[in-house]
Amino acid sequence: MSEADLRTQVGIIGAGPAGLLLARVLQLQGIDSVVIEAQSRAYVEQRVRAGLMEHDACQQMRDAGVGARMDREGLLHEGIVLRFDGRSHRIPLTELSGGRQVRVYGQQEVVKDLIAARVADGLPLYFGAQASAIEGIDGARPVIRFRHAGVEKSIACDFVAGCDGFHGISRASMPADVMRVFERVYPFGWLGILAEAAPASHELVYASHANGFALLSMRSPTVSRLYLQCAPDEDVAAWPDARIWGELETRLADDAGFALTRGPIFQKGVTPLRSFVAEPMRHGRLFLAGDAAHIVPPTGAKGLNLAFADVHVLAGGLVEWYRRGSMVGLDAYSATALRRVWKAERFSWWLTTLMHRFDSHSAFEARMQTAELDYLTSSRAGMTTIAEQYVGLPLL
Ligand code: RFL
Ligand code: PHB
Repeated sequence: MSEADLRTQVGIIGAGPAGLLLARVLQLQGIDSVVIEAQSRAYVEQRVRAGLMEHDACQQMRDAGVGARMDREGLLHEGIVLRFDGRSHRIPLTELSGGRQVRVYGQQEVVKDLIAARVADGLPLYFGAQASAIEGIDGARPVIRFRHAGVEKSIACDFVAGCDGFHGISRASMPADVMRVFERVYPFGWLGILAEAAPASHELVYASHANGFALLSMRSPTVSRLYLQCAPDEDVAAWPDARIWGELETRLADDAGFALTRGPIFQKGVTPLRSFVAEPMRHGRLFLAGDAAHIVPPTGAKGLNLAFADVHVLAGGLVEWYRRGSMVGLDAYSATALRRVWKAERFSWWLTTLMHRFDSHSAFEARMQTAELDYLTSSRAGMTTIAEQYVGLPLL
């Protein structure tokens, strides 16, 4: 073995929420891993993405010993507001889900906490290390090839965890003839902003408006996170700050005189919306987790939470293997994870379809959306079905 060669039990590609949480959970169970990440530490710690953590995802952070800052700084939420036809309807999430709560805590904060713990423990985590190939997944000794600081290196491992997101190499390393892909690309995207402005509502507001969907969220008592439905390839340059605030005010208005708080916008970006699932999530010794295997539109706030749920199942299977030499959990990984994935896909697709404006919709279909929203928000059963999925189905 040359100096460039590493040996570990689980080789983890990608230091997003999935790869970092997996490494941490395995460490606590005495299982070694090496994590490689293509980007720099600063880049992954600053990448603005998801913000809402389900009840059990928060517990996963605590169980991994990295929940203290989340519990201190994360904002606890017990309800959300659905707004349509200019009327606001609160869904009491906690009351309708047997006491479960969600927390607003930025994905980059989750990533920072997990990186800090790994660095503090002196465990291998390479930034600027891009995986180029995964070899031997059909055998017992797979190898990950990567480049770091100008040197070609490799990791020999027992298992490979492909946690490298939608554009990574792991999914592409599965044989094409064993994989089936399911996809829906929506005819719109979200324009998201971060602003130095106190959130105008204590709870998240999901608004359906004739001009399109809008969402009010937040990151802290002084920072608002707001989204507008837009074209999938919308040019951010066409959206000066005044236009964004004007459109948000129009779409978020209600009959109780809702007033948006404005402030300096310090981040703007467009995300196209997509539903995507690759089946199976495992081939031989390669296991996919998180966005590497599936994408949801952000309406249901499920992306990060689903990545965490995959890790729960995968870590359980790996622990069973290293403790008892049993492959039962690992053999069931794909089927077990996919049961939850499909339910989260369905919820995200459904909420997206219910709340957004579709140019292809007839006047009839637009009335159907309003009637469904009216039913859901006036029926305890309707509100309960939203609440139990929004706070997150229990982990398997
Ligand atoms: P990530 O976070 O994409 O992490 C994958 C990591 O793998 C690295 N990587 C490689 N490393 C080494 N070698 C290679 N060859 C590599 N190829 C890639 C990448 O640099 C990256 O660091 O996946 P993970 O861990 O599965 O986590 C999933 C979540 O990040 C994702 O589901 C959510 O952020 C989705 N998402 C949102 N979800 C929400 O619930 N609410 C949101 O508001 C929300 N906004 C978003 C989002 C996803 C976005 N993406 C993917 C473009 C906004 C954006 C812009
Ligand atoms: C966010 O705060 O970024 C956020 C919250 C809820 C969503 C999507 C995004 O459904």
